[in-house]
Amino acid sequence: MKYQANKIEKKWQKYWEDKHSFAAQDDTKNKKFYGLVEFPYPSGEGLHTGHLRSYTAMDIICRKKRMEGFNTLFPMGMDAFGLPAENYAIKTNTHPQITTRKNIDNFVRQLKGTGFSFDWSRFVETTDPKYYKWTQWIFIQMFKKGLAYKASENINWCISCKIGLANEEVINGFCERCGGEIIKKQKEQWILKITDYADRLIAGLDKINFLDTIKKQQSDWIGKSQGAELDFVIKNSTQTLKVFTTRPDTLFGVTFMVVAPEHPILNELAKNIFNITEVKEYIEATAKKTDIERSGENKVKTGIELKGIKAVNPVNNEEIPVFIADYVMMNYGTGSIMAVPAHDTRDFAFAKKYNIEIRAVISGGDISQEAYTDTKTGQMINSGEYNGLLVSDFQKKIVKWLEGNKLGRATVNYKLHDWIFSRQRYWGEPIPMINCKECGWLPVAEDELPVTLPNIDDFQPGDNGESPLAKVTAWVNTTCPKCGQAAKRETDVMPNWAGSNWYFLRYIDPHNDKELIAIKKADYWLPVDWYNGGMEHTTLHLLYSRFVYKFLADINVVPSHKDIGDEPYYKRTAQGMILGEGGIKMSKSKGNVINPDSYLEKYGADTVRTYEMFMGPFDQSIAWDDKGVSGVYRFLNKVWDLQDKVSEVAADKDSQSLLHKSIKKVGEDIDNMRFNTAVAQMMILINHLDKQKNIAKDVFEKFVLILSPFAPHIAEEMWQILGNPESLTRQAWPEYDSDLARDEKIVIGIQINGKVRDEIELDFDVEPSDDLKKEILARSKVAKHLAGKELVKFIHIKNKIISIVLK
Ligand code: ANZ
Ligand code: ZN
Repeated sequence: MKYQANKIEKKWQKYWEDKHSFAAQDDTKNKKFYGLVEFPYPSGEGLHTGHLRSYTAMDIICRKKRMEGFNTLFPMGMDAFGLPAENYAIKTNTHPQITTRKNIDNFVRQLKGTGFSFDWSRFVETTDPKYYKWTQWIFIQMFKKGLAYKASENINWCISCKIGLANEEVINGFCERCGGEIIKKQKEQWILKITDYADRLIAGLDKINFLDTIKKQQSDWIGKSQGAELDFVIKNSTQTLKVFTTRPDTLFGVTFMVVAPEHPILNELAKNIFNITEVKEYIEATAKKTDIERSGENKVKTGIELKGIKAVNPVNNEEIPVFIADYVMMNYGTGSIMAVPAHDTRDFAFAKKYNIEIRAVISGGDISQEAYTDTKTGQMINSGEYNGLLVSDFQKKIVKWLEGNKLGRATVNYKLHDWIFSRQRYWGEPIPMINCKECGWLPVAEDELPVTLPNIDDFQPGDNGESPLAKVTAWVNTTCPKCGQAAKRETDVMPNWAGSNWYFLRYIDPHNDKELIAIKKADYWLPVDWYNGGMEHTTLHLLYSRFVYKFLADINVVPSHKDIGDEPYYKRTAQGMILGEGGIKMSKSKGNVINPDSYLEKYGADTVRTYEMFMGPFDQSIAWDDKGVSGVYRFLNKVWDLQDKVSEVAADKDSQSLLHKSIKKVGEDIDNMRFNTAVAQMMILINHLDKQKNIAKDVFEKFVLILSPFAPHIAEEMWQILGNPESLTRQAWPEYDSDLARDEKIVIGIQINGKVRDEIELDFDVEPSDDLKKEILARSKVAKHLAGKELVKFIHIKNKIISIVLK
């Protein structure tokens, strides 16, 4: 019988679906496991290989957990609001509803065809009014707690499309859609006060098991800095320039100041600035640059001195020049800085270029080449009465002095900004707010939720870049929930993040129309035990969803946990990217996108799944390789063919031992996401069995079980052929015999004076002996170091290490 992947796969996919094989149980006291993957945006292109890598990995973990007796929740949904559907609607006049439905159907077909063990009864779509009712409800709760407010903000504005763009849609300062120029424009926006949670979002990281790189991204994004704010008087004016500094100890080393080109003080001082024309030109040029072009340590520094303006240093009354320069950002700190070229790298580069004095105030460095930034051991110099103090001591002293003289105060600054939550778009959740001339902004009554998105057929943005919804007067005009007079609905919709920042909660209770989720179910299922996804979502999505969870815990609709408090996820990991053949990033424009469909058809899902796990270390980027795919296909064919050799014989010692080693290794590798070495181990086992005349049924059965998370269809089929009436999805994960699983040989290092100089392969458990010692000392790599030296100590710890100490 030949291996017929497609036939087997269809059969088992239907079986799983008919039997609801992967449904998670709510009413149970059993131990639980909640495995989560990022739900996709249903694009027109269908699933890509990256989705499959992430989903296969978590599918393997969840399938193993089920076999270990865990009541396992592994859900899936669609993050279906978003720009591509809307942009397509503008271009072709096709309602996003239609495109989205078609794309979702295609995604579901592909996901089912790959054999993922999702609990399909919990499937959610963020575009479903029954779902976004609760997205809107969360917004209203935030508004009620003062965490949602309206304010005027700079947005990215495309001049030719007349439309506001999200940051992600601005590519190097140009519009992603039309390539046109982007400027900043002030617009009223709904904003969420995530900054209120900044400290808790940092503190929570200590408790959870995220990859270190992910923790660092989170805390860098929040960017908490402790420092001081202080005021510099501008000479001959009533203005003062407020700066934020993390290094108030360098105050005596300030030799100039810099204000951001957008700083409002420039208007106030305009008539005192001699070279105002030149300054204005510089300001205009800056407006066209992105933040990334402006900042960055290595960027060439540019700037212009404000002629006619001097600031006064509060500690010594020195008069210092003031510049504008684009390396100072308006949206951080106060938008102006005291520059200390001797001890700050960027100020140093600037001072060199514009010939400004560089004055060291901390001892120990050489500032002829670069700024000296040590604060640990340095002592104050050139700092008047404070000379000789340790920097760290002076830091506290100077802040006290500033506070005492009302010149400054200790402050904390965050890079994190409040979260702009409005989009002037159509295809998103309507923001459930009403504006009344008398009563101001009020939320829609909760029993009137959801505010459904009205059906429209003109998707062009409104005048002045308003949402297309602004044109739907019948929908916009409503009555005030408080005074009953005529009032207007908000026409902005929510950003993409809105539906995805809490989706993992809804899976727990997807059909509840009375509350977000029943607290009893939440208590049982939360926190998410393991969340895997792409590295591109480990900053914003993860931060936003942690914020929303903390808020929901504060209003008692989700639990706070004994061990990790109000954090939603125990563990977060990320897969590496799959690149196109030859190691180039896949992209439509390069035409090198791998469409999984053709591979699924040609080789079957089991091959694609196993290949994606085998292709390389899971956390690393790796290029797709067709030869690798066919290699895995041959492996599964070989497995299939081995069935003919299975019989009721007793297993030989070698096969037993290799089997138990494989059970141990595959199990441990799955737990640690070392999927590639798990597959390699199964290949070793299969090559060994291939050489045997007969294969013991027991050995083959256990192999089928450990293969099953990777290649579930072929495993189910072989399991059935072996005579088992039930699906293997809830068979116990095989146990290994540790005596059989143990390696007979072990390689241990030989250290000489603490450095590993040699390695030796020994029998496992071999006891230290004089003979062995002689043998080791005679090895050439060891003898070389021994020559002419006295042997002080020889230590051999069984199975661990050999350590030689020489004088
Ligand atoms: C004087 C100084 C001396 C500084 C020194 C640093 C070293 P973090 O740590 O990222 O918070 N700064 C403040 N506001 C800025 C802005 N809007 N744009 C660009 N730079 C700004 O950085 C804080 C430091 O970055 C501040 O401390 C300030 O330079 C600069 F030896 O003040 B410092
Ligand atoms: Zn009113």
